[in-house]
Amino acid sequence: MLRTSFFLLLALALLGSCSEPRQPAVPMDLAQHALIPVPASLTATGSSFALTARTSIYVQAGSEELARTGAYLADKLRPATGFPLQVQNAAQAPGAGHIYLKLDPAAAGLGEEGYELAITESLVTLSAAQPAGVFRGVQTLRQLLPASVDAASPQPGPWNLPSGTIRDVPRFGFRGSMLDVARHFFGVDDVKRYIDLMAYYKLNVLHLHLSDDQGWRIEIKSWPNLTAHGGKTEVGGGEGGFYTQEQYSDLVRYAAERYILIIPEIDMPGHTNSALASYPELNCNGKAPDLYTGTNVGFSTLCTDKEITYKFVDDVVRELAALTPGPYIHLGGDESHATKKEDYIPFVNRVRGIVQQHGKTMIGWDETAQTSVDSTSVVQLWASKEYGLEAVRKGAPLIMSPANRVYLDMQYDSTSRLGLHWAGYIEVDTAYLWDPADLVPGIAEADLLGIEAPLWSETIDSMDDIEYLAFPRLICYAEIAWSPKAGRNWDSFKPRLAAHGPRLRAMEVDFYPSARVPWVQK
Ligand code: TNX
Repeated sequence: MLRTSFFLLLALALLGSCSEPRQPAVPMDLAQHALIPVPASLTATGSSFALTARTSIYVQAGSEELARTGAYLADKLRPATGFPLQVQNAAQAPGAGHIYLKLDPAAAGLGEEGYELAITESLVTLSAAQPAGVFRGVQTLRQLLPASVDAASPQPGPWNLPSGTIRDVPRFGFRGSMLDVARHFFGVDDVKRYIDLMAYYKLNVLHLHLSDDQGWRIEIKSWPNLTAHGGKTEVGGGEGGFYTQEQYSDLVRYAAERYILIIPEIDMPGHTNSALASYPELNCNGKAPDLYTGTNVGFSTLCTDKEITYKFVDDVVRELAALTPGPYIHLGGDESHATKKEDYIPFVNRVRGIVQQHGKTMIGWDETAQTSVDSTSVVQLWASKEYGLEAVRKGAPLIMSPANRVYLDMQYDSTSRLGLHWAGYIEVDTAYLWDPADLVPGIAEADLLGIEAPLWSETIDSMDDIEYLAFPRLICYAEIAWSPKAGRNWDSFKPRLAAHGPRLRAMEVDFYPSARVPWVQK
């Protein structure tokens, strides 16, 4: 008897939790919502889904990656909502009131990163062909909730999601940013915060500029003095720093969990004073120069006709390749004004071979287009259209980083408290109003891997400084890289960016409040 009533009660309780009436849905218009990047397609149905204290996040059983993304979503929503948001395994679609993350490998046309987000009054279903797509869709889901959801402490709600369906795929598979951790060093926590902010806008590549004249920032076990000596200072004479191999691996893992690829760069043969100061044998005259804390460029070079130089490059690339699961190693090659052209070209050709021997694809700045590049290496355009065209003629894919459009270290205007202006001033509308496939006649969409926005750090040395220069411009680049070219325009973007002001404030991002954007205040 006791047993029967126990099971009866249990059955009633289960029934109750599934069919308990939900509050009446409020009308909402998905099409009016400020999503960045704007999705490829969207259908609004005029109603809403209420996220409540009873909502769980169900993840299709059997995928560790989905379970991790489910936990990530719960972690992002818990602080502001105060809801428990349990993550549960599901063999099938859950009952009313829940969020369901699932993989559908047959989902035609969603590719690596596309997703479909279907929101009804009773259920939120996020599906993708690959786990990365689910992660990108999770960012859309976050942005559909009120801005206060991104706050670190409990907020009042209510937490309604507008109903409808979003089917979204990226325009480019390479949507990047670069941090220069060499001119000024930034620690692991700063880089992780940058990765989190990139993820919110669906960026997927972080290029780390790990060495330059002013500092060497990655431990290389076979050449320990690179960091012991070469990592000791930075621009302005501060204390510098470097990542141990364990710290670097931690960053690679942290980024990979957000489906962001890390590309390490060791710049050469120029921009190498920190290495030359650490090992006299890398200098043609056998003498180590002093460490350098200024901001000049183009004065240093590895000794291209010494065999030890290639042993050095091979060791560095071998260790980096072993730590880096992604396909690319960036070997710089820019502004090598202290290297004769007849030395530069064979040097770059030889080091490209070293990268390939270690199973990786070499990326070089646009000057490397003068060397024997072909479809097996990548060129990054930053200054020269001619080198960009030369790369395309030789069949090398391009990353577009035109300095006068995407350099995050350019000042917004002449009054900006940080930044340089050698490539011009880049206000927020200038950052948005260009297209990578229209910039250079002769360079077409099919020639591009995608775009990358570099942040050089001569003038910045704190996370606040990073945020001030990167935001809101990085958001412009995220939309250019993800959203369809057709229909993309400033009049549509401006109010959406304005509506992200409260989101950036909730995340405590110290962004530049451009007067060209009618920022939403609350
Ligand atoms: C040019 S971009 C450089 C960097 C500087 C940057 C400053 C490139 C490949 N080289 O060394 O930091 O300008 O904006």
